[in-house]
Amino acid sequence: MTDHIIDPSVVEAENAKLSTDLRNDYDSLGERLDRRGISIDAIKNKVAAFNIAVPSWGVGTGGTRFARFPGKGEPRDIFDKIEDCAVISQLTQATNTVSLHIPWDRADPNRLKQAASRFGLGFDAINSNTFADEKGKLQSYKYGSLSAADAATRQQAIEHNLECIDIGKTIGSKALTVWIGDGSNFPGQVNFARQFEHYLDSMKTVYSALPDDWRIFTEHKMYEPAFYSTVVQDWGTNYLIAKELGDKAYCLVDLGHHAPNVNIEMIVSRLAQFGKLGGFHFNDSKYGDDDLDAGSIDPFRLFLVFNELVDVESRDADFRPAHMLDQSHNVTDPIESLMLSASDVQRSYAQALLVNRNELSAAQDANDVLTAAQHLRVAYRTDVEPILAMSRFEKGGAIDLLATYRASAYRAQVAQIRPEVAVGSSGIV
Ligand code: AOS
Ligand code: ZN
Ligand code: ZN
Ligand code: ZN
Repeated sequence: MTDHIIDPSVVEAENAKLSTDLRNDYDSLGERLDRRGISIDAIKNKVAAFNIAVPSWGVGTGGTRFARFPGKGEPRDIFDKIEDCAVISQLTQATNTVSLHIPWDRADPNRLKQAASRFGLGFDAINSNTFADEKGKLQSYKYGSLSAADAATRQQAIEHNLECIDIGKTIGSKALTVWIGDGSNFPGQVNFARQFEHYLDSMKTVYSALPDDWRIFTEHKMYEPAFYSTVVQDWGTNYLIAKELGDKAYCLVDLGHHAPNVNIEMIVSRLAQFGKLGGFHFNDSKYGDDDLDAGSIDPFRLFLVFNELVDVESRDADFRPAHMLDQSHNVTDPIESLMLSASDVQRSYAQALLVNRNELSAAQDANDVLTAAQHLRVAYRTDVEPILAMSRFEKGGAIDLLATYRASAYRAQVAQIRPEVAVGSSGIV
């Protein structure tokens, strides 16, 4: 039996207000899709099977390097975070896994497992952290971690990743995600080749400790916290890493980690074509690594990424990239943001499923440029909300995510038992 945090009667009462309209909207969209030769139920079933992991750090209020404004009822520890993730999962029915970050979420792995399974949750990739120092550790990562010039520092970073694998084994993760902040701030500060060599050597040791059924994901990022050069700064470097390490190594694409205007969907295609696309950190951005809500700034780009993914999926049934949100919520209730983001990721997937791939191919081969472009635009302009809502409704989730969450008064309830975090305190996650 799965425990529900939100009283199911609240969900039912909210859904009851909307279910007749939803049925009508779904049937009417079904008719229109039918004319395009698309079965709405087939799309809905794919959407229903789609899962996206929630990052444990996403349910806390984020911050900037200037300040953090804590919200009410913020999670005190990983067990509170798991409860917040359970709310997101219950209402969206699309996020049944949580991605942990060590050391932030360090706790007895068996207790973690129990806490999650109570709500029907599992664990996605486990994330190591060698971009911040941990109390009690001898070496500092100020000048780098896995790529540091100092051998003892590299060793400590390797051991941290090995510990993450061990924790992950107990809680049922099947992947390790490694993102490092290593780089340099001044020309001449480091020797690029030697630094990358160190990184690769360290990663080879971590890779050799991976269980057979695990994957390792490396995440590239152009800049920040290093501002002159970054060790894993672009998808080409990331591809080299995955190639050097071996078959269990894949590249992770975080949508915010590219130069402005970079064609991310083409990077997705390249990595997939050569079997090295591991998964995503979804978010949105206007300028850099903004970590804004997925689909909130450029939903067309998100759609184009999914257009590539569905293209691969249509040729390779075993294609299973890991989907995760990686966002920072500074001005919203993180639960609300994460629910809407999960739904926006699903929306892009549903829209991409509407593209008639055979006709698109034919138009491409005939150099019929506008017909090809129209195939994408028609799919993107289709309002698939009734498909998403019906999928949630049938699985016991909420037709209207925000209204149901607000009707539950969850935030006010937890605010009574979770003490307010002092203003100005750090704890940026
Ligand atoms: C950092 O910019 C990356 O996006 C990482 O995924 C990082 O581990 C995550 O944002 C948690 O801080
Ligand atoms: Zn300034
Ligand atoms: Zn990320
Ligand atoms: Zn990032």
